[in-house]
Amino acid sequence: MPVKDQRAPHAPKDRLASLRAELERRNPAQPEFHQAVREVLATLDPVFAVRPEFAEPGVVERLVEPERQIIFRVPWQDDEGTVHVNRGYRVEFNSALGPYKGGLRFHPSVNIGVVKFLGFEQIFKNALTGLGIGGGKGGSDFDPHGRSDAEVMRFCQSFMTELQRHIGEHTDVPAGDIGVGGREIGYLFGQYRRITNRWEAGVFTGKGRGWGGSAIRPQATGYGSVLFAAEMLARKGAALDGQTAVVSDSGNVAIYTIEKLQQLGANPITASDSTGYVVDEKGIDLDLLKQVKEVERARISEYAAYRGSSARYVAGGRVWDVAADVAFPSATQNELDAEGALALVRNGVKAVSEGANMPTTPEAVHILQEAGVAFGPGKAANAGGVAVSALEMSQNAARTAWTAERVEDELGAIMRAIHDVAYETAERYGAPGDYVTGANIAGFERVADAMLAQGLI
Ligand code: NDP
Ligand code: 2IT
Repeated sequence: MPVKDQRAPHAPKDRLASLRAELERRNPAQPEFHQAVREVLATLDPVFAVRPEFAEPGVVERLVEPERQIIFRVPWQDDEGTVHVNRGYRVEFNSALGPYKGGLRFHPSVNIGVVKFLGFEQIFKNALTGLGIGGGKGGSDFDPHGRSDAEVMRFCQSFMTELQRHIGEHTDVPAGDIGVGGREIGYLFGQYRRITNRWEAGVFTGKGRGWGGSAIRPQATGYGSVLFAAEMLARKGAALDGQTAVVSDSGNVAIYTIEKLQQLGANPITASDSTGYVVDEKGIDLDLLKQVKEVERARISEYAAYRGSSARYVAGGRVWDVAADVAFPSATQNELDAEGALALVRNGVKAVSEGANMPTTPEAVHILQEAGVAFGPGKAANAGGVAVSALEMSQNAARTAWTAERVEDELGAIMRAIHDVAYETAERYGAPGDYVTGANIAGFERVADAMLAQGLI
């Protein structure tokens, strides 16, 4: 949407509706990006009423347009010598608050619209941490499933051969996301170091503990999502101790969600992957889950095969049908739909905390909120991962390494602060208990303030 006439602002509501239509016209076939923008814009009216300068043409228009979008070819050879060509992406969305910061996703579903939705969410999430990081995201449609370590290494080296010219500790700092964990970050960082001839620890987060990584970074997203749920429950006079939990997925976020739930006395009874889920009446055996998913990189059905009679594998099913007090969608976008939300409500769920990015459809969010369920949106509830990434950058800049206790204390304080600012902002703007509105407005205010102060760039 070219910003045409700066002198004739219409009423913000009409203008936002036409801005949205224009955005969808100019960014066709990007439904996830449209959804993420729609969801934020739908909550901003109260702040426009109080801060009319934010509603002036040019603020939201700039916020929804990435500062830079990079798309590149990634050629690589498999173990048989066959050549494959994937597509790589980095969307540098907004740097008003700090260097672009956000993960890389390797999954066949990755396209420019998915990367833009993730980058857009990241702007607000990172603002909520209060830690001076801008928003960005990247990835590739490469599918690591079934690939050997050598193939993954060759892919990562080819990907970084191009990406290295765009990133830097003061410019753009990637990390992991779906399909990108410790193994991939090692290969990516190694290639960056080789090409640039720089030991620039702060260019990547999620590194190994022995070479610049922060304690607790692998745990941080899952731990943070549980801490956010605990804060929401505390406002309702409840606690996690003794509660039954459903967790979707069995990746990085899900595993450490389960670990923190168990530490706090809750009983997580499910885990899943894209093929189905397991329900374990005795509670998930975390060591077994880590062995199956992290060591063997096997399917979740293997968990039930090893575990014996307490666990049942349901092919193709979804965890939302399992009765529980609290729920943690931790896989991917739009995994929790209206049907799932209705099932959760029927079973009396009290809180839902989004470990994944945008896992709950707009209809499902509405159903949960109408039913009085405490709903923690991803840009607040899963911010623990990027927050500890920012702490990793601080440690790298100071050439030091903090203890796990110190990082975990900081993570706890940050999650409490994010909860409180979302809660209090929602109250201040007339939407008590609505963490979606609270998180969107609180994040928006910080970014928009910085953008206005820095002029028309
Ligand atoms: P992992 O790669 O560790 O795990 C990904 C899991 O998600 C796998 O079990 C995979 O199942 C499943 N999955 C991926 N894509 C799909 C899909 N399209 N449909 C169904 N299942 C899918 O990823 P993470 O745990 O890191 O990420 C999980 C979520 O958390 C994502 O939404 C991510 O954006 C978000 N997140 C991650 C952070 C982090 O620090 N890692 C921080 C904040 C949010 P399968 O193997 O069967 O494909
Ligand atoms: O979605 C996310 O916040 C992440 N994948 C983590 C980003 C980061 O830079 O640690």
